[in-house]
This record gives sequence, C-alpha cells and structure tokens, in this order.
Amino acid sequence: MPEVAPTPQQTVHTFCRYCLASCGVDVTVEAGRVVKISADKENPHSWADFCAKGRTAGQLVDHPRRITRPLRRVGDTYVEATWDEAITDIAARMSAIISAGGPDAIASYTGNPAGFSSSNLLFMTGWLDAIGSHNRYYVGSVDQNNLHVVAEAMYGSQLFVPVSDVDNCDFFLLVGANPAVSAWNWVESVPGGWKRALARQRQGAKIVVVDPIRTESAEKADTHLPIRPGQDWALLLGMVKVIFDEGLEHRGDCTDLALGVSELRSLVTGADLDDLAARCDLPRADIETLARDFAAAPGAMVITRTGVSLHLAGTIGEWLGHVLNVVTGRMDRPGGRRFERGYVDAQKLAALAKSPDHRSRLQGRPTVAGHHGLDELPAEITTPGRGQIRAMVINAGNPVVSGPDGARLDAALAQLDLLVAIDLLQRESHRHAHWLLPAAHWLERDDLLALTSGLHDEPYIQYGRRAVDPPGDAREEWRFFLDLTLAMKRPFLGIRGVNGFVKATRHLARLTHRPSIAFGPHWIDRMLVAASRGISWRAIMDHPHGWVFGKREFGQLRKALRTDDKKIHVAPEEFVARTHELLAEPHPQAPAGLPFQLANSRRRHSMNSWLNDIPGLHPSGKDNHAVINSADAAALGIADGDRVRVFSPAGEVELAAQVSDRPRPGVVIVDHGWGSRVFDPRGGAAPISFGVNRNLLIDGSPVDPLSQTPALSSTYVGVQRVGP
Ligand SMILES: Nc1nc2c(c(=O)[nH]1)N[C@H]1C(S)=C(S)[C@@H](COP(=O)(O)OP(=O)(O)OC[C@H]3O[C@@H](n4cnc5c(=O)[nH]c(N)nc54)[C@H](O)[C@@H]3O)O[C@H]1N2
Ligand SMILES: Nc1nc2c(c(=O)[nH]1)N[C@H]1C(S)=C(S)[C@@H](COP(=O)(O)OP(=O)(O)OC[C@H]3O[C@@H](n4cnc5c(=O)[nH]c(N)nc54)[C@H](O)[C@@H]3O)O[C@H]1N2
Ligand code: SF4
Ligand SMILES: [Mo]
Repeated sequence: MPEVAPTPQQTVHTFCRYCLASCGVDVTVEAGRVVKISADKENPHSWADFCAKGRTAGQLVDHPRRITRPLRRVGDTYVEATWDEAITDIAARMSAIISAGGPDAIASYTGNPAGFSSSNLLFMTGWLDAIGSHNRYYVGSVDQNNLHVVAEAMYGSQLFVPVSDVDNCDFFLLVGANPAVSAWNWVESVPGGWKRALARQRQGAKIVVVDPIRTESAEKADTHLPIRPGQDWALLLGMVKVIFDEGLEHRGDCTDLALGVSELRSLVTGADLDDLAARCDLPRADIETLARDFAAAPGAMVITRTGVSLHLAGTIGEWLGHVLNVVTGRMDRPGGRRFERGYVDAQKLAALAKSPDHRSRLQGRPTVAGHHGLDELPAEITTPGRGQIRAMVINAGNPVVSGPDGARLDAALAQLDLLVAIDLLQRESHRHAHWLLPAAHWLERDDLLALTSGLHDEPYIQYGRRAVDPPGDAREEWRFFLDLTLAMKRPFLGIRGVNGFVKATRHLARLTHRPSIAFGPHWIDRMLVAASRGISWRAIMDHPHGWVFGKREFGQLRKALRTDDKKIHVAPEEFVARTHELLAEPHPQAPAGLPFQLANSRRRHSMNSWLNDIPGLHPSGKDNHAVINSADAAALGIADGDRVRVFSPAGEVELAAQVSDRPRPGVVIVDHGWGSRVFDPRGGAAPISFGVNRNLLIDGSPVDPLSQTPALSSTYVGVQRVGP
C-alpha cells in the first residue's frame, strides 16, 4: 500500500478574543482547518484563565450554520449574493432613506465582541461619521456605561480605568462580581486574577464577596454578604460614613489627591447608618466591621462589576466604590488600583475624537459614551416623524436576548425598511434581517488591541495572529464599513479627501500586486505603534507568545489624570444630587403580586447569548432554570424539578425550578443569555435553541438616569408552580 503523506501541522501562537482575559493560545492548524486549541503556556502574561470556550472556538469557525456568503432575504428565505451586490443594494437603500428622513434614519447597534477586534469599531465609526447619524446604540447600557460616566466625572476621561494590583492586596472587597466564573475582567484584565487572589488569601489576605447569591467566588471568600439586589450604593455609602465618622480616612490623599472631600463629608453626615443598613438588608454591625477592616488593611481594593451596574442606582454604586478606594489611600499604591499606561495613550486619542452631543428625538436624553440607551431604540423605530429610524445595522450583537424587553425590540425590528446583520450566525436579533453578512471569527483575523493596552494589569503587548482564513466570502467588518462608505459617496470619518486616498492606495495595490498597500487596519496598527512609547513593530513580531515589556509602575496616576486640576473629583455634583434622591426614596419593597427579584449568573461555559449551542459546552445540561431559595420554594409548594412560570408586567417564561440555598430569600436566579435561536438561513431547518430568554421579563424603562441602564438584575417578578 502506498503511504499517504501526513498533512503537516502548524501551530499558531495567538490569543483568544472571546473575553478581555485574552488568554494566550496555541492553535494547531492542519490543511487550513483548526484541529486543536490549547493554552499557550509560554505566554508570559495571559494564559491562566484559558477555558472550554477558547478550547472549542474552532467549532464556531466550522459551525454548520455559519453564514459564509452575503445572504439576501427573498420572501421567507435567503439567497446567496456577492459582496458587490450586497453593498450596491444596501448603499442605494440607505441613501434613499437618508434623502427621505435625514441621516438619523440610519441606526447602528454594536455588541460586545466588536470590542475585541482592533478594526471593527474604528471603521464602523468611520462609516457612521461619514453619513452623520446620531442614532448609535451599543451594549454599554446593558453593561459598563456606569463605569464610563464615573470615570469621566472623577478622572476626566471616560476611558480612565484603574487596574487591580492583585498580588499585593491584603483585602479584596468584591462587589457584584463573580471572578471565579467570569475571570477577572470588566474593562480591565487581570489574567488568572481569581487564582492570584486565592494565592494571596493563602498568605493571609481577606476576601469579602458582596452578592445576593452564594456564588462560586462567595464559596471561597472569608465573608459573604448576601445583599439585597440593587442596593450596593447604600452599603458603600454606609462604609464611607463609618470611615469619615471614625476618622479612618487617608489624610494625605484626602487633602492632596482628592477634590470634594468636604462635600462628601456633608453627604454622609446627613445619612443615617441604620437607614442604609435597612435599605441593603445587611446588619449595621457588618457594615461597620467591613469599613474598619477595609480601612485598616495595608493593601486593599474595592472592585465593582456588572452586579453593581445593571441596576437603577448602578452609577452611584460604581462611584462609591471608587470613592472608598480614593479616601482610604488605595489609588496608585501597592495592593490597590494602579494606572497602567499601556503603550498607546487611548484617552488622548479619545479626547481628539470626541463625539458631538446629541439628544434623542423622543425622550430628549443625552448620549452616554457616544451612544443612546438601548431601551430607547424600539420607540425610535416605531414612532413616525423626521429622524425616525428606518434602517439599521446590527454589528456583533444580540440585543433582543441580551437587552431588556426583547419582545418589544423584536417587534420594532420587524418594521424596519432595511435591517442588516453582520455576524457569524443568524441569531434571535437577526430574525428580520434583509441582509445577513458573513463576518470573520477572531481565529481568522489579525488584531492588535492597542487602544485597550492600558487595561492589562502589566505592560503587555501581543499581536493576535490569524490562524486560518475565513470560509467562503466571510470578511472582516472593517472592509464592509469602508466599502459601504465609498459606495454611499460619503467622506469616511466625515473627513474630506479620505475616500480619494483610500481609492488611490487600492489602485496602487492592484498595479503593484501588493494587496497590503491598500488602506486597511494594518495602516492604523502601524501608526499607533509608531506613536507608542518606545515599542517597535519588529519587537512585537519578535514576541509571538506575547511580550511583557516593562514592570508594573506606580506613580503614574497623577500625571495621567485628565481633570484640569489633576485631582480626583470625589463628589461630582450630579452624583451627590442623585444620592440625595435615592436617600429620599422609600425603602425597597416588592409590588403586590411580584414578591421576588430576578437575579442571574454567568457560567464558565457561556458567553452572554452566543456559545450555548456549541457541542461540548455545558456537559451537565444545556438549559437554564429558575433557582429559588428553599424557604421560598417550600412556601410556594415548589419542589426541585417542578415546572414554574416566572412573570412580570413585561412578559413571562416557563421553565424548571431548582431549589437551592444559593440565592438569598426573595431572589430567583434565571441565567441570562439562554433562549436565543440559531437559525438555518440557507437550509431552512428548524432553529436550534436551549433554555429561555429571561430578559423578556425586563421592562426597558425605568433606567438609571446617569448611565441609562435598566434593572436587568433587580426587576420584581412573580413565580408560580405550573406542574411537576
Ligand atoms: N440579565 C442580564 N443581561 C445581560 C447581562 C447580565 O449579566 N444579565 N450581561 C450584559 C453584558 S455584560 C453584555 S456584554 C451583553 C452582551 O450583549 P450583546 O453584545 O448585544 O450580545 P451577545 O450575546 O454578546 O452577542 C454577540 C453577537 O456577536 C456575534 N459575534 C461573535 N464574534 C463576532 C465577530 O467577531 N464579529 C461579528 N460581526 N459578530 C460576532 C455572536 O455570534 C453574537 O450573535 O449582555 C448583557 N445582558
Ligand atoms: N464565563 C463567562 N465569562 C465572562 C462572560 C460570560 O458571559 N461568561 N462575560 C464577560 C463579560 S461581557 C463581562 S461584562 C464580565 C462580567 O463579569 P462579572 O461582573 O464578574 O459577571 P458575573 O459573573 O455575572 O457576576 C456578577 C455578580 O453580581 C451579582 N449581583 C447581581 N445583582 C447584584 C447586586 O445588586 N449587588 C451585588 N453586590 N451583586 C449583584 C450576581 O449574582 C453575580 O454573581 O464577564 C466576562 N466573562
Ligand atoms: S473565553 Fe476563556 S479562553 Fe477565551 S479569553 Fe476568555 S477566559 Fe480566556
Ligand atoms: Mo459585558
């Protein structure tokens, strides 16, 4: 028998771009296909969180339902088209819509994965600036908007993010975070952060977890405080009060670094500790002990995450977390929160690109971080008038499942004249799309995440190499946005002359047979590196496993502050005013018939709404449940495994109950991200879906007035037994 020559295998060192943990990975490629992904243990910075999602990334690349060519809707089915056909049609229809209704008739929604591409957001913004639309929506109002609002007010830039110095910390106060599962990342990245925190704990550090659920992180903590959902602000304000009342503050930082300490003092003087304790439903003595222990620890930090942000007082909770760090002297000190310069000054660049202020057409609300609140989108689509949204691009997002009141948004999307989705698969939010455009997966993309380099907890750089080519006609988003801009004959980035330049480089590339000459993201990567602090392109390429290019520095914070007076503003007027409002509100009380608050948790194998369908993930069952406290279940006659109906004024879902003592009484957990269908746009087979979409129960309004975030994690619901 003739011997078959084995296909050579090749290993590509790169990093996973599913979440900001950015784990270094080794991708084994054979005959142009991914055959294995493992942790790159030679990566000096970021492999320690490597998980099953990264390990199975090749299965999304090869997904049988992957969109690999532009698909155009014809009646109830989709037919394949070329990119030229797609762009010509979309450009013509958008131009007509702008002629009739103005540029704001075109809207965009950008989801979380767009943030892990170096080119997606940049080129999308280039297109939006070209057409001049203000109707921009993004995932921020269901994620981290509160952090941007706080960073702008306190540090002078919405991108100013202090990073955690985990390895020197003696006291971790983790509020609304479950790093054992989510990895230590939320607009900062501390690779292996949870394991490193546990290592500190073995050396004597204390970990306190504040969470209505006894989570995986709470299980390992020294103390778990099962707070009432949505009331972190009351706990944190109580701590600030104890610290000032008992003179535990860091005198130096309170006078030299912070501005507004006296306003803060008078705010807490007027607050009553028993009242605050009753609001967050924690014993007053626990708040006092926590404040004293926190202030006394040599190195300490508060971190606040999505458990704080997805509520109506999320901005105040976030702010008070930063306040605690500042007034106890944790900023820029070992064991606290540092400023990491990265290699590119993203704040400076962001300040140059400041987006114009805009008020929404119907509610007159301003933008947050350049975007309007997702809750406003349905009415902006369905309400007639100039500026009514008639066309929309959904870019790497699934807002019908990940955002509030999905049924209302879904109905609105159905009314658009043009819906374009650019994604890997057709999911719930893309159900009514007129065009489905095939995006490239990160394994098919080169990325240099220069603009988020200051979010790593040490000076770190890695060039994210592509491992394989995109299938069929799949393309990176930037190409679509640039081509669409040219086809619409609008100046890219809103700057005259750019289109001519782009065309000239493309022409030259054709003439010289050197495609890399054509303008694209690699131009920008090169420019950013050229303008960086002392990093050469060559040196980056010489470190395929990633490169820690310096030591963790302290003493950079003061210089980096973007406030005019180079001080941290600890008492911004609008935050103090909002706190007075909260203090004047009656204590939280469940409305009649809706006695529970709806919580959710993440799982190690899930990524928001979009990996649950991958085989091999969730070996113990692809489903979500209504997890109900044992005492509550007994009172309602609910046994483990019973079918229950969970309902609110916005909607209802039916699912199996799980009786548990993990949630505090009065809290029902239904994990988010489930119940999103994956369609088969070519074959027309039945959609794949697991679990139910619990965000159907969330009313989009009211929102936190400062961050425009709805109460995704504290909405009141009712629970009823349906049957065994
Ligand atoms: N109740 C509740 N709701 C929540 C949360 C919660 O904790 N509780 N968490 C919130 C948070 S933190 C977030 S970030 C949001 C997420 O909200 P979204 O970002 O709107 O939604 P995702 O579910 O992340 O969907 C991302 C989509 O991007 C696609 N995709 C993946 N990679 C790429 C790519 O490279 N290019 C393109 N074009 N598409 C890609 C996926 O297929 C998927 O369809 O959900 C929020 N919703
Ligand atoms: N495996 C996995 N990892 C992920 C993701 C994922 O989907 N899966 N998503 C990534 C993304 S986009 C993000 S933004 C990060 C998020 O990272 P985290 O914010 O750490 O996310 P969660 O694990 O949802 O933890 C939030 C915790 O807040 C608690 N909580 C809810 N309401 C309250 C409240 O009112 N007060 C307090 N104190 N706690 C509350 C919840 O019970 C939950 O345990 O994770 C990232 N990492
Ligand atoms: S999804 Fe998993 S492997 Fe990928 S970066 Fe996040 S933690 Fe790392
Ligand atoms: Mo997120």
